[in-house]
Amino acid sequence: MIRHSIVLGSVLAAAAFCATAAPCTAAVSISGTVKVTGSASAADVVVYIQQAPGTFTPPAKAVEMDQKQMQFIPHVLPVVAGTKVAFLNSDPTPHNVFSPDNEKYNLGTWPQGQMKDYAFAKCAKFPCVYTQLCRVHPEMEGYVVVLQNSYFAVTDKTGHYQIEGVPPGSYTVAVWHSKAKAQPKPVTVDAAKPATVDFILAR
Ligand SMILES: [Cu+2]
Repeated sequence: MIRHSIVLGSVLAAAAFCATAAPCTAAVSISGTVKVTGSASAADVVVYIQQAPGTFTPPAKAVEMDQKQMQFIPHVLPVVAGTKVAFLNSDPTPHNVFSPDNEKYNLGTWPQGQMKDYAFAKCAKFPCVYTQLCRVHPEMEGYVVVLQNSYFAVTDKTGHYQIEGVPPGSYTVAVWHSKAKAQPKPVTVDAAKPATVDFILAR
């Protein structure tokens, strides 16, 4: 009887592993279109699954946020907790990297061609939004959005997004935008059947 439950336990563990590990053949996409009321652009909206079961490993390589032509590129960068972001300076002028949010950081100021890493590993309640600023150029602004899991996407100019590789299950899909909001929406993802979730954000 004891031996039987150990075997059953390992079968359940294998099933749980398949549900959270990629690639899993049953995984499908969640996609849709986002509109931002009163805004010409529907770009830079983060669409993400609020909470997914399992643990998520950050990418082995740092994800880049560049400072180019006096802008943070990408303007909005969603990352899974623990991700290292490499802040690069591609401009001929020195740029600074600091954030007044959450645990706060100031990585200093450095010239063209150099970069510094910061690991976003201190988020206590997701999402953790870090406004990314430069003390040298007050007009520069970007955002790093730290999330619990890897199922996220950013909208393009037309407001389209696509989250890849989502295992079947029931989730809540949420959106983040620097100036507009919308309520999260429930979605059930069935194996081999892509899901669609649209949002309209208001200021
Ligand atoms: Cu700057």
